Amino acid sequence: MKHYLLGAVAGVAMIGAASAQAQTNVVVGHALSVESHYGVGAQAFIDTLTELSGGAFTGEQAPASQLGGERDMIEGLQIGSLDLVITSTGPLGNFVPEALALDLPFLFRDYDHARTTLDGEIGQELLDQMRDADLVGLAWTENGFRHVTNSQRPIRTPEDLGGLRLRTMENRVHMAAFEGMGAAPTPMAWPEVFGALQQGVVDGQENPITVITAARFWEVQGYVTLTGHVYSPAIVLASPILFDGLTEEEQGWFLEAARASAAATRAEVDRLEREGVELMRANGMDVITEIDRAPFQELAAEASWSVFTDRFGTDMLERIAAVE
Ligand code: EAX
Repeated sequence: MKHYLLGAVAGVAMIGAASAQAQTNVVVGHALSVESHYGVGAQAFIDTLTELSGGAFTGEQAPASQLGGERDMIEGLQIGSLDLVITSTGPLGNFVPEALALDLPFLFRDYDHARTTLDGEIGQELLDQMRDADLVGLAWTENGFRHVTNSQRPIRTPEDLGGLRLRTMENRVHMAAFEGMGAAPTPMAWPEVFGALQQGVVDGQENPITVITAARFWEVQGYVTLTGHVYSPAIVLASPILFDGLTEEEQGWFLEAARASAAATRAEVDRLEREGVELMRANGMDVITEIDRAPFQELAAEASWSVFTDRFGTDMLERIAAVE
């Protein structure tokens, strides 16, 4: 009897140990707060993955650039020191040059055009290309249409941008676009931006309403103009070291969780597009909503589209323009 009981107890302990061993915790890194549109997306990823896997996978967020700037985090994925990252495409073009197409000013007509393109064959082609840079593109998610904020003056025409020291992402297309519009672009990693604005190292920056509100930029910026000059995608990336160690079924869970993450983030972007202007005004920002975008578009596109077309031609851009 005694041996039987001992055997049974050992068996239960082994099952317990086995299921405990089977549980894998993954970390999702991103640049913003857990309350931001990225944080909402990261939590949706974690909750969906945990549910689909029956608890075999759990997850936690590493928000607010705890794991470094977006370029650092992408490099962490490549060497396997990070599991998953939600990042804007800002630095991504340095790893997958063809992704620079998505950062071209005034390329996308509106959110529907951008989302339909990225959820279609063009988006999948670009996700597949992440492999060339030792990255796994799980899904396109979203940052939002970018607008200009600054501490100096209202911006109504490109001339108002003249000489403004404007922080841009580490992105050659954005730098060329703002140079073409007459500003003085300064590329800078996201974790340095708030301090640089506070100390007056730069006068302004450009980001979607989602980021302007998440970062509480009204504390250091008095003016915002809804230029909508660039649609800023974001992307859910996994390390190939993590992803290639999964079974096919597990990989399916990660892909479905990434799609759920994108849906949650886009819903949060839509909410902030509706409520964000009021929130910025309530916090003292002078928000200019109506401008003639044509002059901005002409100067920005003229100065920056060649950064992409000189290398890749216009085929993909024509395909994107044709997406209904
Ligand atoms: O991804 O660097 C930026 O301006 C990005 O929009 C921000 O990190 C959110």
